Amino acid sequence: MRVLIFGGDGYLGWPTAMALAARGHEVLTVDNYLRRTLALQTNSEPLMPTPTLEARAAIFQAASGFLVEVAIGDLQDYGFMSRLVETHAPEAIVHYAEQPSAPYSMRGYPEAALTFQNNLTVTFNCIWAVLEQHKKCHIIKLGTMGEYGTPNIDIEEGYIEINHKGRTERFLFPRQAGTLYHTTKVLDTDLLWFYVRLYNLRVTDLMQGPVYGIITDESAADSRLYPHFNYDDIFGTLVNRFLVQAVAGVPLTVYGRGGQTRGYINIRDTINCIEMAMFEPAQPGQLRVFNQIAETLSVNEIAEKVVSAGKDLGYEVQVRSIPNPRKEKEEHYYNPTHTGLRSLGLEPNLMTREVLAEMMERVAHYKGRIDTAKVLPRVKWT
Ligand code: USQ
Repeated sequence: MRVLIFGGDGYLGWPTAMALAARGHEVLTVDNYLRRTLALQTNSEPLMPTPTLEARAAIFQAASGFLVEVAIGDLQDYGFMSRLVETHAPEAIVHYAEQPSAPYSMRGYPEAALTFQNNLTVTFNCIWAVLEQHKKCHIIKLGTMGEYGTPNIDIEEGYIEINHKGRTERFLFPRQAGTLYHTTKVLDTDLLWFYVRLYNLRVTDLMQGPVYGIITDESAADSRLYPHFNYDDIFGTLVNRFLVQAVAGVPLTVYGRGGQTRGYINIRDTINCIEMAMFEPAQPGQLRVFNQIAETLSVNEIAEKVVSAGKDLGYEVQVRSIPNPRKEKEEHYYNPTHTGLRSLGLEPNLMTREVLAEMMERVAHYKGRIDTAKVLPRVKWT
């Protein structure tokens, strides 16, 4: 299939681009290096050196023969976006092109404004480019489980039927995000839902939980092809951070009581989910929602897993609760439905000791580059 990947330089965008190219798809990736720029500005550089998108595409092509086309530009520029969609005429757009860090969005006005403007404008432009240039194109949008928050009822897969005073209607599941970043994703969903209802667009919204992982099949042999692997408090996500902390001998930073539970997913599964969604597209007029997670775990459970995996490799990993810089429930009910992607064929990779130990071994090669000053939280919600 012909695929456009918006945000092709990111943690998920680059491995997706390689995997889809290696599986025979025609891939054009687009990025404006926003994430790299923000990481530099906030002293949040990734653990492993990451060559530019153009350089990585050249390295990948030389090693594998597969082509990942690259376009550098800002998708907030509608003319640029529209021309890309017109000339490439993609069957699917994978839209990752958002400021992805919750802590960054909570730093202050400039960061909140950038997140708000970038995320909403790119989604809006994507909708209009598809409407005007190629209406049949299937938009696959990365949403987040954080849109739902942590309600005291089961989380359905996108929609809930509500019976009210004897009458019934099906609505998007209620959303109550805990950060500005997650709120932009809620707003994205509403924009998409509006245009789907009005103009019969075909959209899949993937509610993804925090992702972990370093390698995918295409990058295993060459570290220059690894994705951005962050361990700082701003761009690093929980599991990746804990593994680096374990290797560096820093006690694992459990925020508050550690009962915060989320749905986690391995980076390999993210890519498989994207391809499955591509092969079985949403129908015209359908906003299809999948809860893209493999398993639910609390922060404390993950800390225990990292301690065990560390033991296997000879690390004595300590765990320490620190004051929670975020405003979130630390003990709560959490039971999301996630059967949609399994029904399309997903066989999830789980967070086993072996998987964590293998990641830790790769991290250990870069032990000398770990800057422990980046570990403790620098951004507070209040
Ligand atoms: N946490 C700790 N210690 C740490 C870091 C995080 O206890 O050192 C806790 C957080 O307080 C939170 C949980 O771990 O309760 C997950 O935090 P995270 O930083 O891994 O994930 P989050 O900020 O929610 O955002 C990440 C991605 C975002 C994606 C989201 C999925 O950065 O792009 O949308 O995961 S979800 O969380 O399901 O909304």
